[in-house]
Amino acid sequence: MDRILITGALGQLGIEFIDHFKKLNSFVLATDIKNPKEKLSCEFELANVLDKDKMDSLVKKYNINVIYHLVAILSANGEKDPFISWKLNMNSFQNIAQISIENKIKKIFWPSSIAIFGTESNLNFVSQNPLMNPTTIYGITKLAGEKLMEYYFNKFGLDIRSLRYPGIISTKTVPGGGTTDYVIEMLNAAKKGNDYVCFLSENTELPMMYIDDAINSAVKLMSVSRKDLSISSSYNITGFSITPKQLLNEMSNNGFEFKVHYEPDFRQQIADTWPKTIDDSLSTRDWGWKPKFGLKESLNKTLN
Ligand code: AKB
Repeated sequence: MDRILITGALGQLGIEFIDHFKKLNSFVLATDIKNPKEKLSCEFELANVLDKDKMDSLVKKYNINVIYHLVAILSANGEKDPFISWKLNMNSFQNIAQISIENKIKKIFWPSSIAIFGTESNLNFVSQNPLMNPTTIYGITKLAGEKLMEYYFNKFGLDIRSLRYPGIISTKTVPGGGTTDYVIEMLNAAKKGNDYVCFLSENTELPMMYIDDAINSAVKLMSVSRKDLSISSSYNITGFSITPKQLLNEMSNNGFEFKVHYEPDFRQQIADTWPKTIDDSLSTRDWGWKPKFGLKESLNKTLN
């Protein structure tokens, strides 16, 4: 029986993982550095993942055997202070890895990102293992994490599983400081009947994924036998690719009348170093990945 710890549980992914596991009646301990605004459907402890002793004591107290480690400073926010971003993203990773080895945790899920790629990665269609020269501190920490997960698997047999998430579309939480956040911001503006100022140019193409696909893919990856995984690093994964202009067109088709102005800022430079489309065929081959949601289906779920 899985007893799951989620770090960063009040973020975009965490809240949805809690709902998912609740439906399965799994035991979940959610942790975050702030208290939830509303009561959660699982256990909650206020804890900073940088506090290794506290996290270790929680793992022992609740007999945790699976960890979803979701804490991270995202790409755009990360650029405000690269030193803090490195410290949070990497020290939290190291703490969870060490605690997991010491407490014989069965499996860990840790999200990587399309931010690990760079302009030399053939951005038109990025394969599983191209040249990777990330341009953001966030991307650098994700790539370092990927190297560590391979290393810890080879050295200690530590079973960390990971997906290189594209932008994730969901509206339960406020955007978390990423470069793909424009989608959520545009959806929220349209719902309120507001115009929107987009921080990316209208033809910037990026890969995206609806939240249900993001959650179900992680759960599927965590459920398969380790011997079916041909890599011990993170898997490419994608739903569909869109530009702000295509998103606006599709929203207009759905009856939303609002204006979008384009004022690209520093996030444009980040987006220009990220994939337009992704080759996720290794995920399909190794563990049966298949997205359920395209742009239309994602908007149907989000706007209605
Ligand atoms: C971001 O934009 O920083 C994230 C990501 C793609 O990892 N959504």
